[in-house]
Amino acid sequence: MERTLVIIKPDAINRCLVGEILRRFEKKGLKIAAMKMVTLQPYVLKEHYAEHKDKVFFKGLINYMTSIPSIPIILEGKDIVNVVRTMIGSTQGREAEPGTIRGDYSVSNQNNLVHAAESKEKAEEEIKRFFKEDEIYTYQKMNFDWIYSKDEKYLKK
Ligand code: FUP
Repeated sequence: MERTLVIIKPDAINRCLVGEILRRFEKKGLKIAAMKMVTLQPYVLKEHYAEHKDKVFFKGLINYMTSIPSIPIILEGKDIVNVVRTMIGSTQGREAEPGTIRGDYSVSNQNNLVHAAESKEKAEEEIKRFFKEDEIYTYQKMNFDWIYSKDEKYLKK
């Protein structure tokens, strides 16, 4: 199964939206393979957000992301990178579609509650950045038998 990296960000923790965000992922049928609470280190975030290093918001972004703990998560499922990106909505809270996490709960360009990897390659890179191998769990999720059809379960894509 494909994997993706999600981070429930500091604003979501402070706004008591952790349960709501996890509820959406669980109810959709996604599998949690890893999850932990951690205050992210500036050097890790500078690497994670390297593409934005020259932007005016970079310093504020690092300060916000290191202010209190975050919850990095690994989710598994078919085509999961796309599924989760659709569920979180576009970057800017004020423009994100209603029905998405950001669209329903954020009105900010920075405090947008949740991060999700944007491609399969980035997801694998980010999983290595935020998790050690022994923090990732392999187990059988019983309701996968009902969440996916038999054909889907055994086909690669
Ligand atoms: P996304 O992949 O949707 O998280 O969006 P980006 O990689 O474009 O942006 C990463 C983070 O930069 C956002 F989650 C929040 C922050 N950001 C700002 O703080 N201000 C902006 O104007 C745009 C992004």
